[in-house]
Amino acid sequence: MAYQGIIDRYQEFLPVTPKTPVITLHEGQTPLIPAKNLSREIGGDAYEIYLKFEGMNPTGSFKDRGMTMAVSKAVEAGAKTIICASTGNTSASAAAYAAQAGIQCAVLIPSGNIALGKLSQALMHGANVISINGNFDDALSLVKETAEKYPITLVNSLNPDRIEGQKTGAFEIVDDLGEAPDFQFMPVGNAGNITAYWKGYTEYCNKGRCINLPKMMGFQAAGAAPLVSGKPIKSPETIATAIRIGNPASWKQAMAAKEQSAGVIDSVTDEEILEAYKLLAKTEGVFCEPASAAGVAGLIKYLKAGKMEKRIAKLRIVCILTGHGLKDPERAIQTIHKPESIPADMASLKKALSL
Ligand code: AN7
Repeated sequence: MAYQGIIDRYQEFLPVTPKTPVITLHEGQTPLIPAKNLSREIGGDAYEIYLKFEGMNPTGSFKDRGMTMAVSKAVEAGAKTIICASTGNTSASAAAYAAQAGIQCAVLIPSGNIALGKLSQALMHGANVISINGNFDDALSLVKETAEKYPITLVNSLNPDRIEGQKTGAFEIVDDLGEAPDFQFMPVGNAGNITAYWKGYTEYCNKGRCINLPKMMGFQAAGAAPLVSGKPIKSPETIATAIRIGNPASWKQAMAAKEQSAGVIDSVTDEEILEAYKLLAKTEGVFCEPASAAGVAGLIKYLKAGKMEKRIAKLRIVCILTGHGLKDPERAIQTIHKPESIPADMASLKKALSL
């Protein structure tokens, strides 16, 4: 049988029964790419570095793993409408899976602060897109209240089914490497994904599929780093709009993952994020969105500071690249300068090619 998505592949680890209607776009099974060029570039030769490219999911982000579960369970429970707040990727994914399920979807997004690709996805999939004059945290409290008062299912990562689906990212990494990595670097926004990965690794180890547990290394953008400062941030700011979040819903779970794994939750500046974003694209041919590069920016920062332990056998590092670069082409063009047009003749072309 051809690949059928994460619920089919990992059903024994997920809260599904043979009666659960599986709403899938065949998400998951994303590539784990060895990053030799990047490694050389950032002084990481003492390690084996891999990129888990979650941008290769059907809607271009890791949210699809959680959404196939959340929407399948919502449909099983008879839901006719789902709702979410989003910095963009959750809304794109919710809208797509709702379309596949034939149910309604409403999404609340912070006005002016979501990448165009994500907005176009939510609109094309027929969601009721509501842009609010507020940030993600304002949108999240509104949708929470709505889901409490009306028969509408919340599909943000407060919904435990989202976490269940997203933990399959950890399963795939263990299945590909034959063991869990020594470190996992990743971006942290609302903190659902770090919660999900940690749950995935611990459950897989408990079931005998791995022995090692990775150190969870989560990175927030410096202007939106409540988990680092220890208090919610009223007006978070970062160019990485996907993680422009001031009061993460899975705060406690993220800190628990950090503590239990002897990992860290730290921050990286927008400059460091953009540097990693460009380096990934240029050295590896892997185009992720800016927020996705926060984990790699963290790795570069820790290598530079000499904070990474070394062993004789190479330690293994996996960086989760959460979303695709094509989500936000405007940012890419702003980061690198746009090419000037030349006359359409051979002489001009020879000059442009330095021939
Ligand atoms: C590319 O879409 O919160 O720490 O509303 O889009 O699990 O929140 C997106 C988050 C990282 C952070 N990378 O993950 C949303 C939303 C990308 C993201 C994160 C997001 P969490």
